Amino acid sequence: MNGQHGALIIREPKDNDPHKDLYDFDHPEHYIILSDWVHGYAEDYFPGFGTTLLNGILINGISHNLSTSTGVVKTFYVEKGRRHRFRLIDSVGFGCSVQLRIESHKLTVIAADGSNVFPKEVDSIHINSGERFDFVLRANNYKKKEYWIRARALGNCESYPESFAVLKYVDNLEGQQEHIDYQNLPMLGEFPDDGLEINNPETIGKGHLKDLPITELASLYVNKSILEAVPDYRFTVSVDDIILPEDPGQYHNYFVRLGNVATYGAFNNISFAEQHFPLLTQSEEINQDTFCDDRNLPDRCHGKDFCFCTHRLKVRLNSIVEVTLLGTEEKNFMNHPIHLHGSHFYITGIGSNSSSISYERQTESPPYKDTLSVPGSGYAIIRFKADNPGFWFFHCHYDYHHAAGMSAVFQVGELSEMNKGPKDFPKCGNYLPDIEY
Ligand SMILES: [Cu+2]
Repeated sequence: MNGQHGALIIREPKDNDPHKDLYDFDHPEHYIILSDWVHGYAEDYFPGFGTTLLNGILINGISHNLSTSTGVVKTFYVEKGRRHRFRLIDSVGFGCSVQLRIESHKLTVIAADGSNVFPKEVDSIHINSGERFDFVLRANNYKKKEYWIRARALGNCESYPESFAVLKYVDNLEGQQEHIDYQNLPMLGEFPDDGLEINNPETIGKGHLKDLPITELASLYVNKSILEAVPDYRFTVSVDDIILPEDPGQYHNYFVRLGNVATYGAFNNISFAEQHFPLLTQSEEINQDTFCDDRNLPDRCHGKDFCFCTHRLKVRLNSIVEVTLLGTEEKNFMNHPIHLHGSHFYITGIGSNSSSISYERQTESPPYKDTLSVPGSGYAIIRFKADNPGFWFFHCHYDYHHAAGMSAVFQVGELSEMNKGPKDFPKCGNYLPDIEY
């Protein structure tokens, strides 16, 4: 997809890292960033145009030729016998998650979205848009010198070509830069797709003993006061794809998908309408009447199935907030990656059936993340302390979904409690001329 993305990695001094004894190298080259490859422009999906399909997944911006299975692939060099910290980032904006595995190697997950977890050894990682996992790879398999790294799009992209990179053993890591040109890449399913997998929302609750839900990744440190408190706010937020058979005759951001149906995104049947200026830096211009939530809908929306307005979830500064996210898809197939700005949250529950929510919570040491896959027809429960004043976007991380309104904004604290922008910070607004019609 057109647009820019990249890896921004912030390291802490190694002495501060509780996992420092688990790896020998944290090399700048050892990050894997996944992105989508679409032979067309993202804008073509918006009103008036038909749709195309995802053409493939790129690994660090590189892919072989998908139709001939030949070409240059990204090569990651590792030193024989040593342990390497890798940072995996999913920057895919299209609507599917990706499974990453490295042939004949275990991956020891040590962090999720930048938060340390108790090390968990797995065979593959299921990652969705916006998520990040750090893992340690031990280069101790001497049968070959080169191994395949495989990225496989899942969900509704499952039939698409797989992407490959190469893990290559060398004596010395320094100075290794070229990428390998291959004539024969593996065929679909050429190496086994078995073993333990972490974070696959499609298999939750289905008795797959080899699949670990994200709640099995235990945080190294937890804040018990957040986990044990009675929440000050409890929100239930349904994650909605709203499909209309044809152009509704009115301009709003919707996208066009297969079958030429118009699709809106929404939370609780409210499709997020953006203001014409940033809420934080131009807060004096906010007309409070433009905000809404499911109990305070504007008059024009009464009796309608869904509404366009600026969906706000307002909470007091330093309150404890719990959100139950409900998937509304027919199957656990489209697993929306929900991302919160400004704060991490604990994931205290997850399940495959949104009409049967288990109130048993993982409160011992749940993962502390800022993005999670809500199972398509399931649910997830998150909680956080709202101690960062401001307006924070809360949205599905699939590009088309949040652009089409699958989002809301958390207002943490009153305007008087928020930091303001710098004095001469540029301003913006709606500069369209008034049109009479
Ligand atoms: Cu989504």
